[in-house]
Amino acid sequence: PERRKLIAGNWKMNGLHAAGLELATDLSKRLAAAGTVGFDMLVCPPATLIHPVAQAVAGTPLAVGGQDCHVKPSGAHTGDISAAMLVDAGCAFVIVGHSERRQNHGEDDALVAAKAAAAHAAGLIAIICVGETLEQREAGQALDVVASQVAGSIPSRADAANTVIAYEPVWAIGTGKTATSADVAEVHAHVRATLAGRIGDPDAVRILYGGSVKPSNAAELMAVDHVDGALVGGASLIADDFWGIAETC
Ligand code: G2H
Repeated sequence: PERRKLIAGNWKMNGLHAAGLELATDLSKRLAAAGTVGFDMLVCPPATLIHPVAQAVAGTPLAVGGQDCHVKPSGAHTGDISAAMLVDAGCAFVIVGHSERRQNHGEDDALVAAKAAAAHAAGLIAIICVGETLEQREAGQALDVVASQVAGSIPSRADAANTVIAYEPVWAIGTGKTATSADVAEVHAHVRATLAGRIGDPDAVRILYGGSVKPSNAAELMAVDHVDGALVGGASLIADDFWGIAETC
């Protein structure tokens, strides 16, 4: 099936009001000016900017997402944000299981699956992140680790309409190191095979690559089989760079 590319910006803990609004508005204007494009575009600002950004780009094709959500719809969970709150603030997507959450907040596959289920229940599309560490890659375990994360992090009732997978090798995140096209091709094909029987319409699920994607390497990465877009961190904070990545699609 035709899988429309998704170019997603993960702003992480970056962006104050003025700069975040300027960036999002700039992207939405470029989208409007470009007319028909071959990709969907998403920005995931920090929580404090979700609502103002969503209001600024409302009515344009630029989608807005959260970077994480809690498994519960509400309650005594200081500092957390629920999927329903993200929807209320203007989100259509949420990233779950980013390696920075897995590493810095002890999130495991079961919790990631529960977060994705909460996202689905609220009507959000969950971008479920997976990826091996350098140690695991060097031990020859990359494919097994990624397959096991995919299997463990997909909730029941997931399908191609409500779920996106993002493969982000941990050693390539924010390090300037990018996986080779051959590495990416091998892992993405393995993720696709792992989806069979675990998700509705597995061939239609979009699998993004993430990890130091920039305009200079995007064309090569986006041309790899089963690479259906990018999850971009650092380069998504610069409008020219993020747009340059999207233009390779
Ligand atoms: C990987 C990616 C975005 P960066 O974390 O999620 O970040 O492009 O900065 O490596």
